[in-house]
Amino acid sequence: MAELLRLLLQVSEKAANVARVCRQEAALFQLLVQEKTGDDKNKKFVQDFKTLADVVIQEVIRHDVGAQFPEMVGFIHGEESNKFENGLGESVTVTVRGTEEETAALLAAVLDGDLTAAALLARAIHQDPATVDASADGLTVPLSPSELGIWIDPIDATSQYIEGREEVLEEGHLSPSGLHCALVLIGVYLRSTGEPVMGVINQPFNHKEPAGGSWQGKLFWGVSYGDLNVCSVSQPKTGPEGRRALSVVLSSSEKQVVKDTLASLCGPEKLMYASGAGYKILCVIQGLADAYVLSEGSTFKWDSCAPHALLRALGGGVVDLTKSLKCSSEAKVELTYHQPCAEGKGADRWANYGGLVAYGDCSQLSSIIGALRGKL
Ligand code: 2IP
Ligand code: CA
Repeated sequence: MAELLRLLLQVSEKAANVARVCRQEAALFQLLVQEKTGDDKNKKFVQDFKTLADVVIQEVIRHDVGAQFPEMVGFIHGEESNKFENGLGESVTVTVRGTEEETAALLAAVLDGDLTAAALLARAIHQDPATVDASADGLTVPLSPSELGIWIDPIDATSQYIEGREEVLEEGHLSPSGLHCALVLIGVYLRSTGEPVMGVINQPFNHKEPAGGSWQGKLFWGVSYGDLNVCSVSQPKTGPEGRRALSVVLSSSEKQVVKDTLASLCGPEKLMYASGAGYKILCVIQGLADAYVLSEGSTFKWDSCAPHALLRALGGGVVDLTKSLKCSSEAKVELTYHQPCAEGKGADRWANYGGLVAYGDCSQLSSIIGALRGKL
């Protein structure tokens, strides 16, 4: 398990490098941002490029995990399909090949022959990341890769990634939108129960290096299985005066009745808004908010699996909101990751259909569920 965690940290860093390269290299950046100009075909091509960046990142992760743990092949799922159609209507399956040159040749076919862009992407894919967090070394978890499955969100909060607004993050403060909301999410779940047991969150755009001005990322990870709960983030400290008033982060598109109910529960100044499903759960992990409430089924297994594992390692979790509202006040219905929901079709089968509440503290979860009961 420590070996798997180490690999996921490493491959998430490779994925973060691809995400950074697409914004830093002029040839790729132009493809990422020039959507508003040009004719329809050009618009379609650029739209494709955004998806391609996602697909490439997902395939890097799938390739590297499958190569080291063949027993996991077939259980590595993600948001994107690797069947890709380029601007000329040709269908190409994007995979990572044995060498940088082979991968570049395949990507050139998707990129309508843009050799410069293809070579830059291929280089990032085949380059091993410099160093990764070694604090997970020595961890032993009694689970074998053949019992596990993986959910990948190659870039969560894609709109923030494309928009690219740069924010200077302030310690202890939630910053609602910007490049830092874009996250690479890799979650590991138990095939038998669907319980999330390991998560890696890579934030490719955490801060800019003062000297060279290049973006530096930040890694967060956690393992939660049985009695073993380890997380790279330390638990938010409770001050001498006890827990401060409850604060909740929401999507700006949340229903008015939820906003109003939670405003009465916490006080309007304790409601915050932020972009990205993964980023909002990360805010709870970091103690920047006590909970994230979402009443819609607009997130998916790949959005929540990784951060859910970190929250569990810290003593919290992520529950299904609709199911929790129907249960007795003490029951907790944690999200699981192994079964599709019957209601949806296609990708929607993997939606967190009943909405969710991500929380750090069980008594705060009870207050939130209690307040929302009968309102939705
Ligand atoms: C999205 C992204 C959005 C979020 C949505 C996710 O994933 O995180 O920001 O909406 O739920 O599915 P909101 O910001 O309103 O919470 P992606 O960017 O990968 O499509
Ligand atoms: Ca997402």
